[in-house]
Amino acid sequence: MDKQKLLEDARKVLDGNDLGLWTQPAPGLYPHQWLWDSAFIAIGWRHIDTNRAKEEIRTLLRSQWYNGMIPHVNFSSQSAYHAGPSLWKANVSPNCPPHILSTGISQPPVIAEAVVRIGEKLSYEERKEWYNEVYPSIAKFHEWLYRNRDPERTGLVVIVHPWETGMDNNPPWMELLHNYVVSNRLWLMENLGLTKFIERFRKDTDIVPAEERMSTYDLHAVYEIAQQLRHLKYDDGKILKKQKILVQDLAYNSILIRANSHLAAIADEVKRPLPKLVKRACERGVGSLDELWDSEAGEYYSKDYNSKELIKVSCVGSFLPLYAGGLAPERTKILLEHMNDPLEYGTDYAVPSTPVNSSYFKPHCYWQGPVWINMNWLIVQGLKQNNMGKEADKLQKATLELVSEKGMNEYFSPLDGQAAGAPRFSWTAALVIDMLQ
Ligand code: 2M8
Repeated sequence: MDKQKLLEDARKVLDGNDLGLWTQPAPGLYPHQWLWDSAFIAIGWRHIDTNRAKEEIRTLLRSQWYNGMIPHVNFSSQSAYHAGPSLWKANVSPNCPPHILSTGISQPPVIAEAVVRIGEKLSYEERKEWYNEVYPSIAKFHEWLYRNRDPERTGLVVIVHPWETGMDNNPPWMELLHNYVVSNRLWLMENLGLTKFIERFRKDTDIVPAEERMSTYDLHAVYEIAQQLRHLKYDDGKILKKQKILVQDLAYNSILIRANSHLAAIADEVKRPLPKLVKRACERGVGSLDELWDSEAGEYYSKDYNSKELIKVSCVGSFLPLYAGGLAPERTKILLEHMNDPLEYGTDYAVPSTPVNSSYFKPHCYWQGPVWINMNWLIVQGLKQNNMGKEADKLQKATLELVSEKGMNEYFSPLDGQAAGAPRFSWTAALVIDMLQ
């Protein structure tokens, strides 16, 4: 592997997608600012220019709603996108500031991680200034999550839309989606055989082949859920009472638990109090995930908030408890067995987003099989903090080799490494830069 060339290629992708104050994930397909993309992207930018990295985060924080939510997409008005402002009409919510053009949902809270990583590159004084600047918004964001999305104080927040997970068509969510009739319109569309016809009007498949994207039925179900949330004016209280598809999502909560630790470290450095609810979440730490552990399967799962049942369908999110914090060594060992088992996640190119023995597995289809570089990065951090340094190094090296061989794409087949999705994908480039350092 030519590390110098890989670094230069990654740098070119970031430069090419840079729009000054923020970075688009991929030209054409994703022309706006996404929450977790920008956090990962800032983790790459910090090695090139810390001010640019800070700017990425500042732009994101400027899209914050009055109640503390940071939206999953911050729209730049001009660019066409398949799920743009007219789907969301976010200003039906009194919480959406009038100058903000955004969606009405959020995304995994990787921001505190990015803020701390940028902080590592600064002098003590600069870091304090940086932390003081961003702390109030991030604390407000985490507080919103616990106040509005965990009203029963279970320690696990509820996710209300598959796009909030960032892993759009991941199997546990699609399992729920297929078990409920999302709407009469969808039922008719499916049963009158209209799906094929409607497929022609998709914008995303003009850019990426249809078999690498979500199915038309699933995509329309996801649009319908967005419309239902809009009708409820993005009022979390009403959403948690009325919506059928609500999940205490494993990956989201794992990321949040790690982010809380970062937030606590920031608060400590700038001598500010943590919001009470976040403090409580910090005390619970990874222990909150215990009720998602299924000892029979030896696996963590997401939970259906309405039925209170675990959704016993596996996806790459199963490994994110490693990222959340220090797990009991027996659990780490069991998770690694799943990761290395050739019948599950032990593919030639690791780590697949869905295990090969799942009925959902499709090697090129989006979050239902392909390897994603952000997931590998999160798992590498998780392995490191669970004293699995050798395994972390191995996965990091394999990840860099994959991108070096196949390109800076959005995702890759776990069977033969074939590149798929958007080419010149920003978080692939940014995290490659980070792993190379
Ligand atoms: C994908 O999601 C968007 C909707 O948010 C889409 O398909 O249009 C996901 O991979 C998501 O995780 C990512 O943040 C976004 C932009 O890269 O694209």
